[in-house]
Amino acid sequence: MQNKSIPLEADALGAPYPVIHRRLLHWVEEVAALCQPQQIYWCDGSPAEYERLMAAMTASGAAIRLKQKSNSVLFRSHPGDVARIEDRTFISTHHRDDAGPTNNWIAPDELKRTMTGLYRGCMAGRTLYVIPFSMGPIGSPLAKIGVEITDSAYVVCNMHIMTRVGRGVIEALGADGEFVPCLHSVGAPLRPGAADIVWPCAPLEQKYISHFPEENLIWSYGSGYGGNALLGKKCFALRIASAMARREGWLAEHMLILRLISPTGKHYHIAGAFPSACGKTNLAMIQPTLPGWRAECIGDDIAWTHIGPDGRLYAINPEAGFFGVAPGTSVRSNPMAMATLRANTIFTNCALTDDGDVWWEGMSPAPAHLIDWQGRAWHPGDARPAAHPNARFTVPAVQCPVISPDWEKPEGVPLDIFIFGGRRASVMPLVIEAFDWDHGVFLAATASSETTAANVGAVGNLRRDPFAMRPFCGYNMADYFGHWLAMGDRLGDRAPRIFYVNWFRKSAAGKWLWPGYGENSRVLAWMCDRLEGRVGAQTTPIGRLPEPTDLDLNGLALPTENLHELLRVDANEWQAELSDIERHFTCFGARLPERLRQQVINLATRLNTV
Ligand code: GTP
Ligand code: SPV
Ligand code: MN
Repeated sequence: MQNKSIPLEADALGAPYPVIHRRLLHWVEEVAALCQPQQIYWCDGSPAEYERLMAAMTASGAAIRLKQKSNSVLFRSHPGDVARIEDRTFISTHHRDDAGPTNNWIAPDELKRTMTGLYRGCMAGRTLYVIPFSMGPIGSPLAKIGVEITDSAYVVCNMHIMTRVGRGVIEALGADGEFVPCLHSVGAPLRPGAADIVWPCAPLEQKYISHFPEENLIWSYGSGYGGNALLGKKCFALRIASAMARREGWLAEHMLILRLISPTGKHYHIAGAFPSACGKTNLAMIQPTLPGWRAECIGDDIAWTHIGPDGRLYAINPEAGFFGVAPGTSVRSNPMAMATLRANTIFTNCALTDDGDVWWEGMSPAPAHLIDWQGRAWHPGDARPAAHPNARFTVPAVQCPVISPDWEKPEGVPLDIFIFGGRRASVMPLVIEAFDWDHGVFLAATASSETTAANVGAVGNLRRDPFAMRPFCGYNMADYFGHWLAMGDRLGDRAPRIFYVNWFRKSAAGKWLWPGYGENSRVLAWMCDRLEGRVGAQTTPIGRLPEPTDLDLNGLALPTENLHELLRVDANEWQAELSDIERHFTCFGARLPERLRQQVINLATRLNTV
């Protein structure tokens, strides 16, 4: 590996390509002076670079090569660094109200002072990597550029897969292009001669995932994991981008994008927002069980959408890979994900089989012996899971057998349908069609879900997760609701139709009522048929639901009582729900748009008239 030792060269700080962007060079120099790395390395995004870094991490014991999967590795994180950490995530704006009640807030001066103290000397003994990356295809009018500085080679390799990295980005930047500076350190300086540990990170109270949306700046410290460290993803493409999108009149959303093709060959583009670990990757790669229907994947986690010249809403996937939940992924539940993972994959916190492959809960019957995600022997029946519940895979999107030929189309795909949803064992029916845009925004703004292992903290607690953006909105959520209402006004009759789904309703005995996965195509087909005016619905106080006979359930052995329960709207339950929605909205105070207040009144009125 070519590296330049500091003191730094005045020109391009050792970059393997010409860098003429003075602001970028200055920033790298400034960060190096603060963090005191042993050396600086500019990433070129090449396969050779990836291989060199992986070889070094394999040699050091940080990565384990998988015998059964070509060019694939397993990492085991520190047991305290396994997921996003919402409690340590901050939106730092000058006025606290601009971050809003759903975000943690520290004033920019104070936060920068604290973090500068942490960053001082934090890269001692380590390499400072400069990663120029593009969110969206390089050159797309909708793409945006970031530069991540990190001291983690794991982050570099993951960024190779999740974004477009390298020289082409520097060329696109030119002398004075816009970029989002993304500073990351694992927060574990190495004393001279000290040996590294396999997953360096800082203690929880020193972890900070900080965003300064008023200056498009990201500072992350102390964690090496996923959304905390791969700063193009949640930090840039959602938190910073959502604030940019509001200023610039577009939307940055926590959404999968898929193309559903009807038996007659008509294309429907669907974008769906579900909270973390609530089914986006699975829906994005759906294999419809309904005869004649097909699907193509465009993205599994993030959508950037703009109003096009024809007045419709167009979506791109700003990412280049999938950072997906491993547990629950199987040939039965998500065969396309399993096929995607055949090679060139980074696995994190999965279990290791004796023959050198990965395993996780829900993949297949458990082998008789495994090494668990913490490197300990594991046997079926052990109390702890073999894979961490938030174990993940990082894999190039192009490897997905059903990736759409149009997934990198620079202008994106025109959206027909928005789906919102969450994970709720009761109350929420299988599907609701919104009466209109405002009602759809209301359904999304009041979305609720049980918490999952994607965040460090309790699992299974019910909370409101508006638009599946509660952890990802870079500004006041009430203003975000207002922005959605304004976008609806601009879109008028070209706006996508809005639906709400819940694949996760359970019986009194705690069993899933709906088979989910590929069978979700039956619900998607109902939505498309609604757009065409081809299928019926019943009007209920909470929205339009299919009559049992409106869903195509041919070939599905769904007990009648399940269907009844999936579509049941209980007046008493919804009175309680209404009270909880009112409580949820109270926290936004006067900033809550009047039109959403009106939606609460409308729901109350409809409930009282049944
Ligand atoms: P993030 O990457 O955290 O944003 O998650 P995601 O929304 O992409 O969730 P993903 O598709 O990875 O699903 C998370 C878990 O939910 C997995 O264990 C899936 O097996 C499970 N799951 C997904 N879809 C369904 C479904 O239709 N029914 C049921 N019962 N489980 C599902
Ligand atoms: C999520 O938590 O919604 C994820 C995983 O997609 S992470 O990148 O860690 O945020
Ligand atoms: Mn996600």
